[in-house]
Amino acid sequence: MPTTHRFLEACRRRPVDRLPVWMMRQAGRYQPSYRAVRQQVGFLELCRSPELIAQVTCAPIDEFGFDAAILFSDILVHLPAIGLDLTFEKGEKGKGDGGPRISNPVRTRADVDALKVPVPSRDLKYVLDGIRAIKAGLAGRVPLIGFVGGPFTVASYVVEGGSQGFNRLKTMLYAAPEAAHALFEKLTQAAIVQIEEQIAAGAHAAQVFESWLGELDREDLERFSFPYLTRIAEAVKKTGVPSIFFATGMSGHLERLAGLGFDVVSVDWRIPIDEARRRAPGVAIQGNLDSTVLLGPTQAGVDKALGVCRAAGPAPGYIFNLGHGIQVGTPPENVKAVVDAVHAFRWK
Ligand code: 1CP
Repeated sequence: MPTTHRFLEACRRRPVDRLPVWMMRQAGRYQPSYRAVRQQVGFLELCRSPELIAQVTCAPIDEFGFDAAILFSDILVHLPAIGLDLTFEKGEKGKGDGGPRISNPVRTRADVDALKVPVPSRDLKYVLDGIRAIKAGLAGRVPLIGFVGGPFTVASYVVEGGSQGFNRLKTMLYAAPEAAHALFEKLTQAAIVQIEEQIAAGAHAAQVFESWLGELDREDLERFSFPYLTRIAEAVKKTGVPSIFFATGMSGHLERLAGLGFDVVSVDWRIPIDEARRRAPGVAIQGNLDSTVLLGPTQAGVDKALGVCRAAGPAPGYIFNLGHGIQVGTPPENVKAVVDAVHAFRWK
């Protein structure tokens, strides 16, 4: 694996031959090849098979020519190892993916204290074996991104018991702040050991998915999130691989996010990318095409994508991506057309 691949160079704000492009959720239900695998196995079963992990991770590289692969897994796979009973419901027909369910959610300080920190080499060996299998499948073509969920986003599932909003977790912040801090502390430790082990197993970069952090106001971000995120960024920095921070609804806090210690900040579509780059000159920026655009006419997606490339400007340190994950129902040919258009884009 050459250490000068354009994706890794852009993470480090170095010049590249062409813009690197990958898309969050690039492996998923919009792909016929993924749906074929899921007809055979359940979602968690897939996440626990190193061979299938490698197959679905590599498929979008083969099919679309993305510049980075992302480990196929989930931000919740470690929950059974920390003591929580996790299942994924079957998606409703036509409605997309099934959501996570936790039958013993965390509600009290005692529940938090009972949580364990996973030992990845024992509890998540399939993830680490999956990384090694992916690297064999990629054969050095593109770098591999490892990932973990951010403490707030993982806590939202752990406390609510699934994708059920944020009211219980946010109430805990005010009613039982010590319990909330103890929970974020445990989830931070769990995130750090997982990402360290993924990198040791061969991941070339690390992304923290803190998808729902935009729920918090600035005061609560400073108290309940940023100190923990800083520790995750520091842990990745020590390994020497680039770190990427992703959240949605956070453009009001961009300058602060840029100071947390991550190399790259991924922004959603709610902020123009030129504004993001101006406001955060000390980090690389990733994003930010609205994934909904990919559902529509191919040319509309291509035009919007090229608009994002132009707005991002010629300065090094930009990675093309979406503002959030690819949606179920996206025509694969739209994805291909956008990847090709970004690769053909030149500053001249
Ligand atoms: O096949 C299926 O039906 C399962 C659908 C699915 C997939 C494809 C889930 C269930 N997770 C995944 C893979 C996944 N999850 C990846 C793979 C790598 C990639 O190609 O990007 C990643 C990075 C995640 C991370 C993840 N899981 C996040 C953060 C990213 C985001 O989209 O905001 C979150 C919030 C989850 C929780 C989750 N996993 C799956 C579902 C349906 C959900 C709930 C989403 C919600 O609450 O709305």
